[in-house]
Amino acid sequence: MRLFHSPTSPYVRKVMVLLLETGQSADVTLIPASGNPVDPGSMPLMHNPLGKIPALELADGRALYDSRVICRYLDTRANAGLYQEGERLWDTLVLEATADGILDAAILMVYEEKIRPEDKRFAPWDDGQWTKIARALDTLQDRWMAHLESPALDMGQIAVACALSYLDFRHAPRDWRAGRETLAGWYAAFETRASMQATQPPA
Ligand SMILES: N[C@@H](CCC(=O)N[C@@H](CS)C(=O)NCC(=O)O)C(=O)O
Repeated sequence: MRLFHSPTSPYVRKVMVLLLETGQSADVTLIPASGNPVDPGSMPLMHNPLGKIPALELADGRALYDSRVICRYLDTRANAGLYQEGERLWDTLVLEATADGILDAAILMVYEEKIRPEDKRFAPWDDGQWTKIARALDTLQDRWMAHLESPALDMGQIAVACALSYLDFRHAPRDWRAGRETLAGWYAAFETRASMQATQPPA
């Protein structure tokens, strides 16, 4: 299989952490890709018409995207149980969707800052994205700690950890930990996993 990859993409990182946790890393060749909505650069347009990564090319040539589809596929392939059946499945999927939603807002803020010309920026739009993130972080701490602290590793936990790490990477001045010590404590323990250490974005 070939994974279209960037070391700074948190969605790619979800896949990379899963590959390490499930012992499948050697089955995947990484293909560097970069681009953005204004310039698709080397994005795998033939594999994902949306021009985004991750995209996973299977051995038979079919392509899978986005990160949630790829993670579900690789979990099934390894019979790894990162999406447990039963009632917990719905919680895992909502948790992963919450983490991805944090990332969607965080990345829009990055594009706003990096791509949009300064005289065309609209600060309330940026603040609105952070408000979404802040609400989601509060919900993680108020509603999801029992699931996050469960010893049974799942994709919801991995996705949340990748999202929190991305906030450190791109939005450190916003200090997501302030007032969220329980969530921060969980993340401090989770990020010591070998899979998280091995996939840190470059400094
Ligand atoms: N929902 C997608 C989001 C993927 C995504 O936005 N990836 C970013 C890289 S971090 C990207 O490819 N951006 C290029 C673009 O939006 O044109 C997923 O979960 O895979």
